[in-house]
Amino acid sequence: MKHIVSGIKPSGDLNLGTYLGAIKNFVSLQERFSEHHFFLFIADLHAITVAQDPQKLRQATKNLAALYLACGLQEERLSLFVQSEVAAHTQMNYYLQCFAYMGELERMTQFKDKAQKQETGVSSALFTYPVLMAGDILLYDAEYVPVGDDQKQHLELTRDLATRMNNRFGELFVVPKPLIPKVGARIMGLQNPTKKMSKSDTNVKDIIYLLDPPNIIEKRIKSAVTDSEGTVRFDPQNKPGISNLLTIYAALESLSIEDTQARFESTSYADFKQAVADKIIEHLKPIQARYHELIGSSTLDDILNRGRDDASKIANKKAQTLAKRLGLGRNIKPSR
Ligand code: ATP
Ligand code: LTN
Repeated sequence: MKHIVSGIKPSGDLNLGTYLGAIKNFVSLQERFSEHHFFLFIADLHAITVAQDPQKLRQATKNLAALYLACGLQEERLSLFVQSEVAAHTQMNYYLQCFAYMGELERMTQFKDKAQKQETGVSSALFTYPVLMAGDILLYDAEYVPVGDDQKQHLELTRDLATRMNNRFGELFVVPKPLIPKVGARIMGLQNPTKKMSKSDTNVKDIIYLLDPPNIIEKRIKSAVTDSEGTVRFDPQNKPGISNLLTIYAALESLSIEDTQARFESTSYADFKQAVADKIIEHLKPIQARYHELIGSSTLDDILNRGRDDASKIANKKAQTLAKRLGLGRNIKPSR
């Protein structure tokens, strides 16, 4: 069976950016790729590349798992798991680090951005983060990896590493392809529409969290930055605020930007903002209800246990195959 793999860091509460750039896409891809099995995980090993409060991290891991499910993924074709519970991810990270070059990691723009923001020093794991990510993908022979626009460069590195290893050690890995949504791949901050809406951002006015109540959603959208032109038109260069709101509406409704623009061409900014807020509230209502059902139930742990076991079987086998090709250890039959 073919595989699709992706992960999200439990680095803070989930926001509309992660939802539209990643999770909503997973849900529609499950319908589009009906033959594929999905391995989706909570990337807690990635989260600790920058400082985290352990208690908050554990809570965010649980919350993220519940939200993934609440967004409507079909459980029969999904293995949902916590990355650190599948030890092969850590193992693979080390093996692949031996083949990734400093030069290629130094080019990663996410590293440069994140390194600048660290106040208490930059961990070496932040630098090698893309290698851990490559391992996450290659362990499962993923054919496709749905991600937002900011992960493109990491996917390119993954493809390079897979090709390099295949050339050197014989066919080992499927070379994965990114799947980046046409609309919603980069949702911007509401107050700073030239900056990505990000989980680890501290300015809450930039963000809509998936669990925000309707009054907060309405308040945030109404105070979103716009411009003085007064026409609802898509022009990210000159009208980043309005263009971001158009993108949010289009992505929620699965419409093209052109059709969305046509719908609001002669609408005032105030009415347009109201329509965007109403759409977000309507869309999030069933997700929030399902989340609250799941978060306190034992179903969630059952699903995560099953996901961990499914993932471990495949991932352990792949890590053992690689270890063998690398000449590590003794040449004994791999244990099951
Ligand atoms: P952090 O701020 O801690 O780096 P993040 O908000 O960037 O986190 P991730 O866990 O790194 O979120 O991202 C999970 C997925 O969501 C990735 O595929 C990423 O590309 C996508 N994503 C994150 N933010 C956005 C956004 N603003 N617009 C579209 N997609 C996004
Ligand atoms: N690095 C990604 C999260 C992530 C991921 C992955 C996505 C970790 N491992 C594997 C796809 C496949 C991020 O920062 N958004």
